[in-house]
Amino acid sequence: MRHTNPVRLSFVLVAMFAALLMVPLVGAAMSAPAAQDGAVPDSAPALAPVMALTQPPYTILLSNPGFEFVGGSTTQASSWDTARLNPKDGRYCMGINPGDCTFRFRGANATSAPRTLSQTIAANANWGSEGETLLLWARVKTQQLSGPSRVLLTVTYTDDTTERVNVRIPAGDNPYQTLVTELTLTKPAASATVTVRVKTGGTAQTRLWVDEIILRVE
Ligand SMILES: [Ca+2]
Repeated sequence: MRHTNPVRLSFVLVAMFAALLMVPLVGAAMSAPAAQDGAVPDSAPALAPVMALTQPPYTILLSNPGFEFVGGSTTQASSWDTARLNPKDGRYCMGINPGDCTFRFRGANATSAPRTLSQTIAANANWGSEGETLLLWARVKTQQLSGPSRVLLTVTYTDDTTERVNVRIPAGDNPYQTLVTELTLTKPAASATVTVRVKTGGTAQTRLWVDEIILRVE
């Protein structure tokens, strides 16, 4: 008569128990919705792949996404609108090489209303049809950031209804990381607005740098 090895039996039982544990874990992973509002880990590729995202066949929808072009003054960025900025907020260039310029927020908010940096684009032959997905990337770096600051993508449809997604900018001190979100058009679009909305208690040392705000359609 063949005897069951007790060690082998206990191994089988442990394996079966582990398999039972895995069922809900695997189920949860499979049923988890696609990430639409979250931060890509720091280890995610940053500059080079983002630049690749801007190459054909993709159409980049925003102008001056990297803040390399100056606007009406040295601290204004061409094509971008701002509201309620602090005196020292603005376009900021670390050097003279391509890519060196960013948009930097300095210090805490002066009021409870958010400071904003935004750009609105009208739908055109390149984008705006129902079913298209708009992908939004933004690189952000923070120093002593507190409060619910976000990057938002708002679409206004031709029937004047709107739809919005957002991704929160991590608080505290963080090196550059890429935030990602997306929105699939459920109707024909009239326009889209990308907004960096800064609400921070913060301190005089608070900083938020934003760069390479890429909006792409696919
Ligand atoms: Ca730049």
